[in-house]
Amino acid sequence: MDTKKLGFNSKLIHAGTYKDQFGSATVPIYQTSTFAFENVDEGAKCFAGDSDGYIYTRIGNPTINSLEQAVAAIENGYGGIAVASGMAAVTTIYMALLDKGSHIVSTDAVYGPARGVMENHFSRFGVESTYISTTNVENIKKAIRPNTKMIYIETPANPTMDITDLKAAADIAKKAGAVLVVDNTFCSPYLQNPLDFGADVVFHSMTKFINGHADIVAGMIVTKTKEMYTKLRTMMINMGCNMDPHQAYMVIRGLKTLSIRMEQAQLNAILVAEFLEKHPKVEWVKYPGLKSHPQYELGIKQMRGPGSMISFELKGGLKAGKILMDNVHLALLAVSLGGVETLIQHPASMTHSKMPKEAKEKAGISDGLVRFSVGIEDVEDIIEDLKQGLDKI
Ligand code: LCS
Repeated sequence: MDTKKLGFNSKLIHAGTYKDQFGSATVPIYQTSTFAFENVDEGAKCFAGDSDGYIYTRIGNPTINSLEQAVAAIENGYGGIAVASGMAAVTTIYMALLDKGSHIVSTDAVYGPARGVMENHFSRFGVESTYISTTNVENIKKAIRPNTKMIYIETPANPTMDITDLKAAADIAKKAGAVLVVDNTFCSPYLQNPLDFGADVVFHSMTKFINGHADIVAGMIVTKTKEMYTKLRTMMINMGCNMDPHQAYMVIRGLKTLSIRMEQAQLNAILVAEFLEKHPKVEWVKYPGLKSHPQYELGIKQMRGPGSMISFELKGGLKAGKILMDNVHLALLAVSLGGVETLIQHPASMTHSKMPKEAKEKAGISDGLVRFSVGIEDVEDIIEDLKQGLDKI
């Protein structure tokens, strides 16, 4: 079946499906490290790229390949490269596309370690970086240098929920001769397709919405062109940060329900955000579905929905936030996001704790910021849980 013409939900179920001789309804787990060749000539053909036969699981595997095809299909890309984690996607992209002496311009409020590995480690190999608020695209233009090779955007950003104009960023990248890389983790392909706005590479921590069940760590890179795909795939193979077949099977299982999970979480999040915004103990709420979000209109333009991530600060700052986080019962006090269960966490001391204080302040990651990942429980229970936690303050 040609799955290219199918709708988004049908692609989730059918794109990349592997057909075996038994007619298995699900993709089998090819739990093997290596694949036997028919003969020496056949093996040589596989190595020369003249046959699509499998060689070795670090290079490729049918279960992993099925997932790669499915995610590439819903991101409207040329091909997918599955990796061990979201951070493996980040480092593979940096390694493949940046050289000694090259420069990257990036959103300041990205996932902490994506910035940390650049500033602390890639800098050791002579890569220069500038972290700015990319919500104002003029900042991106101003940060471009002759050696800028990459613009790296996270939108909405973790944890500030700031939104960056993807089309404008793509135009700037094109003019500068740089590649545009977008971390689409917070939206998943259900809500946003950065390649359609001109990005060259999109990637996901599939640990989050795509898998959705808080039981796997995984990553995926999707490219617009074959040339970029080959570059990144070669780097993934050489770095050895491939996915495992069992991990791929779990993500394939989670992927099938991406739309219905996200839709329910989003419906809940809209109500939770409205509840928080009206609550007298809440100082501010940042959620793309609220008119008070500074880039509300831009969100409508490039996202198909506001998603289920909310950031907020209480009137008593960190002290009040701590009381809330220590007193919720349904929401788990845990990092990560995008699963079926509601999570609450404190970015300044958790996910973004390694960022220098000044950089945190500049990026809008205040000490009092609380991040909330809304799950698919009954929304009344989520709100009741918050209500009783807020009552303790
Ligand atoms: N990109 C974003 C936007 C993320 O939120 C994360 C992880 C990553 C990349 C890295 O993915 P991983 O290697 O963990 O699969 N974000 C986390 C967070 O906010 N809490 O815990 C992990």
